[in-house]
Amino acid sequence: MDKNDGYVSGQQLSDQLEISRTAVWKHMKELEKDGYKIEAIQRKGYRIISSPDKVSENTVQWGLNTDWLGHQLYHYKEVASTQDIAHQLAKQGKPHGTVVIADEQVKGKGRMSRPWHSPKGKGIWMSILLRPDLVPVQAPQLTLLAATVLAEVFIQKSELKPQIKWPNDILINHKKVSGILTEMQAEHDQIQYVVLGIGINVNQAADDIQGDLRHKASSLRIESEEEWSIAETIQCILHQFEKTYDQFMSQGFKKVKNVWEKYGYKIGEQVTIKTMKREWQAELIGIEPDGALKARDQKGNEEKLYSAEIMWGEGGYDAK
Ligand code: BTX
Repeated sequence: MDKNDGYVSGQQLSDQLEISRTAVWKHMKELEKDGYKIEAIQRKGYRIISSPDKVSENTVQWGLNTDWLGHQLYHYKEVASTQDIAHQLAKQGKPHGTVVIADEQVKGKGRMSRPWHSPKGKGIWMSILLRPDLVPVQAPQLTLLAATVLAEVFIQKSELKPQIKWPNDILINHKKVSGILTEMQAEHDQIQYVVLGIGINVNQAADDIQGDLRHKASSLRIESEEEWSIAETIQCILHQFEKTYDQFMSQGFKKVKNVWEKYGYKIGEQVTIKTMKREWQAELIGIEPDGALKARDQKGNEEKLYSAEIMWGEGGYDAK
């Protein structure tokens, strides 16, 4: 929008958007219903005084500085899972970069059908539809990429020190604040689409986290001791995601790998690993382009791990 003391005339809007001035006025009324405070002054035009502190298609898309991500955006108050909706949209042919967000998920899901607790208005429950030109074995790279995006955004916006626990938990002070679920549809060795689900605990207070999550989960608010704007955090994630994704597509996985390893939990440290055949001490040394975790045993042998139980030192094995 052009700036004129912050006012934009109805005529300007009508010219730019190629709609009638009555239609401009109707849009303003819609925005007011959405919680925007708008000042309308004769001969000067309209000015937004304040945006609502809530998530809607408008609040996320307004000021969203992306080329292709989130231009089609669907916001719901309550859904079973944003993943399911994104799969439906993918099947309807919606484009690369379509985003689905919900205030609450009543059947949020984690990996291997585990539940993902997604309380109303407290977090970011979002699925991104991607149509990457990649082969299916590269799909885990997108999960690792998403984890680096979240770690970078949390650092940019706070003093927090996020870590990525292989393959994709984001921890702060050893507690999980975020998880990523990547689901893929592929045919003839080509990815048709990927639905990348991101769950982030944002504004839960300590009392909001209950049951067995109490000891292992946290939120950005608990860790940073301040409330976060959910809409603004979504915008930052979409912006950083697009930048990182475009870089990955043009330059390959190397940079993502380096950033991942910078945030990698216990990289360079000893853990106990248990596979079907044995239990052993190993040093975690990084990740492979195919998403495997790389570990070195005490004899110096390196091994790639795709699924293993790892004793992270939090009092129990964690099946992956
Ligand atoms: P995951 O399998 O790594 O983590 C699931 C496990 O994490 C659960 O078994 C539970 O122990 C724990 N957990 C459940 N809810 C939470 C929570 N809110 N915070 C911390 N820990 C929790 C991680 O799977 C992938 C999560 C993806 C969630 C997004 S939200 C948007 C999209 N829609 C959807 O249904 N899932 C994805």
